[in-house]
This record gives sequence, structure tokens and C-alpha cells, in this order.
Amino acid sequence: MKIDKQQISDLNKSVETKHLIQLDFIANQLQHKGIDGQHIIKKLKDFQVAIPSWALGAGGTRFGRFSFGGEPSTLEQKLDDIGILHTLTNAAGAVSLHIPWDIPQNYQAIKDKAAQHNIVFDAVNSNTFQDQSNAKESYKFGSLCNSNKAVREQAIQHNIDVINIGEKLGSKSLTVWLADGSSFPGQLNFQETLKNTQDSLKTVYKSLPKDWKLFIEYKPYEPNFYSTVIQDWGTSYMLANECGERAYTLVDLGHHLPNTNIEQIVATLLYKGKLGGFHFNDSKYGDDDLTVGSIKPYALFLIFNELVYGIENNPKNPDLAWMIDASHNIKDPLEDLIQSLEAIMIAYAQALLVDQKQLKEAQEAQDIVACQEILQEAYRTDVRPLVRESRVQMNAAIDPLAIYRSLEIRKTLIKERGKNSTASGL
Ligand SMILES: [Mn+2]
Repeated sequence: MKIDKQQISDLNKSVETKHLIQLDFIANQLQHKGIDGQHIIKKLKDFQVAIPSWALGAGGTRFGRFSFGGEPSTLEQKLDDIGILHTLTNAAGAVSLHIPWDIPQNYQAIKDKAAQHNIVFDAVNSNTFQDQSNAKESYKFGSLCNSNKAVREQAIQHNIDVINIGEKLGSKSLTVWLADGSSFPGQLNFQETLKNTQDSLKTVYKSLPKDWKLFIEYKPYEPNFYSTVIQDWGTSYMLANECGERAYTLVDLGHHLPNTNIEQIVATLLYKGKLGGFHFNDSKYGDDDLTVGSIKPYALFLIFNELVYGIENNPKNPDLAWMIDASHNIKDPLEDLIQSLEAIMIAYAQALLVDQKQLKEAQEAQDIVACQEILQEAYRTDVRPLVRESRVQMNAAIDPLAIYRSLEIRKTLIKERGKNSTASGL
């Protein structure tokens, strides 16, 4: 199914008056502070977040997966779902493919479909964390880190294959996340596996087209529970440096131990010009795959504050590849993604409101109280009318979730695809 812009504009009418009153209120507040609301709205309009091809079906935990009907079972249908999201929110204009779950059968047809929905192909993701049915070697004891050369070679070749697929679609980056590690002390040699990983990544890096970037993702634990080869940002940063200038660290919010100061990691990487990509989600305990902003919205704001500061002050750092990496199993994924996109836009808008000049002055005067007040003044501003207006100006929905529900989109998808359709993935 495809949503008509006219349908959105008709449905917007019923909430237009309320929106304009709220927009007027914040515009006056901002004007009083000398902030140009239109400037913020412009930035919000331009902000695009990639949707991963695996987030459109029911996610799961290792205990089970609960389907909800109407899941996209082909790549074309996944692009249709992202098209729905993008039409409603004007914030989901990119897709991030997971290989081998989403290898296109017909490249031209996939490119045409994406173009129809104004979707571009963002980073491609390789998968060496599970065995493929026809694979000669097994990743049970690691992939790029494996002590067996044949396994490493298979994993390297897979990454090169992923690059080739991405090239045909117009992607410009490869994201590598490794499950490699150990579950018991003594299982592997830390130094040897790190060296193998470094050598393997360097070989993959050498195969990158000149205009491509390599993103190296880290994670402290899971699926391995004693050690992970690329466990933290420092290891990722070191490996990226070893690879070369077009290799970067990728930060995934869920890939940290509880209470880690992620905003400081973001600032450090931006300072060094080595932050390449960013995966949004939220969590309470680990890599929980929860909706962005559902647990720690203030932390999300503080992270965005560093991102906004870095984008302004670290020209050496490239434009970031933004992606949502959340896929839980008890919500309709499209509703979940709408909520995540909204949370991202809100945090971004709040961060854009931080008075950086005032903050600098307060920091220099060691006025800690004022520093906190400046940040919280921005965080406690209801920026939602600005986010809504950024959509109105692009003919998208004032309230995407309400329109998604009133158009009964899930019901239509179930009617079109059936109750038992399943998306490819884990
Ligand atoms: Mn991730």
C-alpha cells in the first residue's frame, strides 16, 4: 500500500488549528530569547534517519518471537513499509540493508522501488554472527577473529560480497558488527584474536571503493558472555586508526554497560574526527532494543547536545550515518519506529535550543548551577510544535501515529499480505 499525500493533508486539517496555536506559543517564546525558530525547523526537515531492513518485522528475544500479521516478507515490501514511514514523518528517507537477509533479486526493481518512495541506500551491514545454510565454514567460534584461517577468509569474502551488493545500490558505507568473543576464560587468546581481527578488517578496508567508509561497531557482551573482541569504543577507535582514514567508530546506544557516559564517548570521537555512524535505541539493562527515548530521554538529549556541538565544531568529522537499531517484539514495528523517529527529532530540536554561547560563559565562570540550568532549560522546552511544523512544511503528518491509526494501515497490510507473513531475519 502507498499513502496519498492528499489523505495526509485532509487528516491534518482536523488538528491544524491546535497545531498553529501551539506553534505560535513556542515561536514567541523563542523570539523572546533571540532564537530563530525557522532555522531549527529547517534543520529538522533535513534530518534523515535510516531504517534497518530487519526492523520492519517482529523482533524477538532469545525466548521467542511474536508475530502480528502483515509483516513484509520481501525486500520490496520492506521498502513499501519504509515508504509509509517516510510519507508520514519525512524523517525516514533511507534504508540500511542487512546481508544476507536482504539480498536483492532484481537490482533495478529494488532501486526503482526505493526511488518511488524517495528512499536512499545507507550503510550496508554484513553478518558473520550466524552460519548460512550453504556455508563451508562455521562462525561458532568467531569470524574475522577466528584462529582458523579458512574461517577468517570466508568472513572477509562475505564482507567484500556485501560491499559489492551495496555498490550496485548506491550505498557508500559498510558497517561491521562482530559477535566474535568468548564465553569462558581461557577459551581464546586475547592478543591473537585481536590481531586476527585487525588483519581481517584491514583486508576488508583495502577492498572498499575510494568513496566508501568502514564503520566498526563495538559491544561489551552478548552473544558472548565472557569477552567480546571489539568490546568498547577504544578498541573500535584503535582498529579504525589501524585500517586508515576512511574507517570510523560506530556508536550504538544499546552497546554499553548500564550508566556508561555515552555523551562523553561521542564527544571524544567527534574531537578526533572518528565518529562515523550512530545507532539509536533505548535500554534499561543491556542491548534491549527498546524504542528510542522510552527509558532515558534526558540521556538522549545530552548525547544530542554533544552531537550538535560536534557537528558545529569538528568539521574534520564526516557527516554521520544515522540509523535506528531497535526491534522489540511486542509493538507493531511501524508504530514503534514512528515513536523512535519522534523521540530522535525531539532530542535533536532540544539540543539545537541549547544556548552554546551562554553555556561557554557559564563554564568559564565555573558557574555549575547555571550550566545545569542552561541544559535543562532546553530539555524542558516543549519542542513538539517545531517538530510537527517541520513535517507540515514537507506535506507530512502533523501527528504521524494518529494518522497511521486512523488510516488503519496495519489492517490493510494484513489484508494485503496475510496474517502469517514473516519477515526475514533472525
Ligand atoms: Mn547496532
